[in-house]
Amino acid sequence: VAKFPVVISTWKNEKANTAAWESLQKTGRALDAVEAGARIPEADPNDTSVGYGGFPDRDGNVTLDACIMDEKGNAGSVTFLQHIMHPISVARAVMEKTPHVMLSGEGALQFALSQGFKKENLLTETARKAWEEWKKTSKYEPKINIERHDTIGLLALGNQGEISGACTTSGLAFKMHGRVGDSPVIGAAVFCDDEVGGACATGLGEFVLKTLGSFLIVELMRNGKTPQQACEEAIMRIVKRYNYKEFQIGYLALNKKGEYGAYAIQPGFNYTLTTNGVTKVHESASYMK
Ligand code: SD4
Repeated sequence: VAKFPVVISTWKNEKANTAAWESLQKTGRALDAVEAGARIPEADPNDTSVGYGGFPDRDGNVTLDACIMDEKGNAGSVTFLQHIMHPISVARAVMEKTPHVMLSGEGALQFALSQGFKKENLLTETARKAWEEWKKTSKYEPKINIERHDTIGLLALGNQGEISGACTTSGLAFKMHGRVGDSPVIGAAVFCDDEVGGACATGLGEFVLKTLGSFLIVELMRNGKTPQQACEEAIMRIVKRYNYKEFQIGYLALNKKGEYGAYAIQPGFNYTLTTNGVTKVHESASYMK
């Protein structure tokens, strides 16, 4: 159990958690914290799964997905967004400044530009080289690389104990042009309900979409499961129906008491937790050993 405020994020994301924690010291709001955290890997050229420096699709375009949800049930998201370094902040603007939840592609870009976001080239030399290398065989295998991925999902309890969540990604490396994953879908990659808590996801998004994992986890917690039990049950729904040995999914959950849980299909999923200003990376339990 962690007392609030609390920040938890997928993978090894100490810098993101630190930024989220600093934001909590300033405004105390969970929503500000998850946005501030998500912006760190978005701007990091060395993070090849998120924002600037993200690996492109199989035609060489960096296309981004992100979503954000607050304690009041407000939500915003962008899918298939190009040329904008901070999709999470565009998602927040969709939530706060439009009557809609999701904007996609060209429309999302036009909206971002109207809000003062800058159009940029997000394809780094490293990512372009990796794509050139991939093109030599261009074996289209839409599988998550089990060892290496970094999509960030974050959950935070603010100073008042309110819950918010966010997720941001460049999606699967070398995906089909136009492919949208789970990360911008409210209920799939992120869900929050201030009566219960929140959940977020990473991994091969198609299976998070097919099982609506984050919504499922929050509903399981509503019905009495601990965050850990809820994450395990959501993973079992995938294990029972799909060829789970082929891919990775990891879930995080945080309830209103500050209890958290983490579970994945494969070993190797880790998460970053910040409580009392102390940030630490933990290994998640997993179904396969
Ligand atoms: C996706 N869920 O686009 C993302 C990928 C991911 O770490 O989580 N990578 O399917």
